[in-house]
Amino acid sequence: MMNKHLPWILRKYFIMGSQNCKSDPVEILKKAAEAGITAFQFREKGEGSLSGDAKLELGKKLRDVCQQYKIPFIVNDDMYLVDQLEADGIHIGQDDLSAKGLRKHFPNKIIGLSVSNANEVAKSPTSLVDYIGAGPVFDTSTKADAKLAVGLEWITSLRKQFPELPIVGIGGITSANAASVIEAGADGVSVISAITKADNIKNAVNGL
Ligand code: 3NM
Repeated sequence: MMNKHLPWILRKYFIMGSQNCKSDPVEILKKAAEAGITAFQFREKGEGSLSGDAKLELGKKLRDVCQQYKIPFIVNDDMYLVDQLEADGIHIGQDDLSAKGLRKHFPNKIIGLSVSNANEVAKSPTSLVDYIGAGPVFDTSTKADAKLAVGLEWITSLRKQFPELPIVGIGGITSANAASVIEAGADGVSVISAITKADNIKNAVNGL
């Protein structure tokens, strides 16, 4: 799959669910959109997250913000929600849905896949996905079951291995280290807490 806009779409990729937010997620997304994020992933997952109708309702509101700002809206690991919300894409982890089945079901949607080490890359259907999320690049406390930090060198080696595949770094990325991730070879950075925990969302997004 090739989407010529993807490297740009991944540049400032904000990920969030209500469990990451101390105030209204819709207002946080609006501020981030206003400040210039280039994509959004609805990741309602882990301790304190919503499910069922509450998840769907929040997803609708967040999708509407993305439509208003013309930002791609991607759903984490939930095919039902992708259909319900007419999302632009889906992001999956190693233990989630199979990329083959997903590509069949969503021939024209963006499909992203997380990879955390060379072993996972070797067994991943990289030719079926539109981008890979590589991480955690740095230590993160946002994801309870995050794997070992892979470091910038791994981003560089992935770029060498896949010269054409859009790559986004994830995990512990902030305005203090985002440039190093891009310099290492990533097309973009994905962040949760750098935005959800920022005192000033505009500055946080500008710094990415
Ligand atoms: N996935 P923060 S790390 C959702 O390594 C997620 O695949 C990761 O949060 C992976 O930007 C992570 O606050 C959490 O560090 C990223």
